[in-house]
Amino acid sequence: MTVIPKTHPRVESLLIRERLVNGFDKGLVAKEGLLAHGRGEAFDYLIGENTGKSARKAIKAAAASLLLAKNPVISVNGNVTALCPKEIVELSNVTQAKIEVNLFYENKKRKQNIVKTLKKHGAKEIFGINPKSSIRLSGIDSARRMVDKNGIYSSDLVLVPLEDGDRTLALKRSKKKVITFDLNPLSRTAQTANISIIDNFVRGINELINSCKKYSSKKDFELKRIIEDFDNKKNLSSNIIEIKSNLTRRAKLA
Ligand code: PTJ
Repeated sequence: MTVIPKTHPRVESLLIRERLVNGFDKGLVAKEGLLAHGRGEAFDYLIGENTGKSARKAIKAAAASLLLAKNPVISVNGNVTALCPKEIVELSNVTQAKIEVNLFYENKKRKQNIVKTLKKHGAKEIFGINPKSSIRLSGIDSARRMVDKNGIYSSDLVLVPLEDGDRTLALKRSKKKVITFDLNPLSRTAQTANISIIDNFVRGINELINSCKKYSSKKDFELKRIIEDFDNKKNLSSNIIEIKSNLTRRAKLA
């Protein structure tokens, strides 16, 4: 039972933190995942804890890209499974994307727990757990180099929420389109991905699911136009300017 009163002014943020802590207790989240969440929380504060204009723009481009992709894959780690297992499965159903578990802090037991949790929420098949179809992705030294031959390795687009920069770069070098969720617009991942959604995964994934549903009746040329109108570098600048404006507004109020 949670000890956080519903009336607490920061109840939402504290409940999200609780999901991570519960995920850690259930063997889903790495110790380092708790620290990574703290870094995310700090950036969310600066962003203003809402989905800004630039994040919405990136989400639209991401939805169009997921729907146009021939073989999209959602790469999951401990943090995102603890935060939004139901939504990951829903996004996979809406976009026909495969789900692959790929961890930075490699741990067989944690992988199994992640698979079990996602299956409990309706996932049918999870890639990244069969050693027979495991293959090395060149250009990465971390455990993330091992991917599934039938999943990430043969994909044309990979959604990599809460990521490290090395794999994003390696995936791009392998000619894959990379979409990320990262609250830090300055991170190497955010700077390297094709589409960087600077938003809390917890909020942004619902927006992404809704956009995918909304766009599913659009024609290919309309989806292509949405993607062509999107420039990640420009959008990242807008994200940083949004943070600056938020801070200026707060400074004036202080
Ligand atoms: O489960 P594993 O072993 O794969 O490990 C996962 C973590 C997240 C521990 C691992 O990938 C890691 O160390 O990531 P980094 O390098 O700390 O990067 C995580 C990025 O995600 C940071 O830039 C954070 O600001 C950001 N972040 C944290 N929480 C959220 C977030 N971005 C979006 N939504 C969040 N809830």
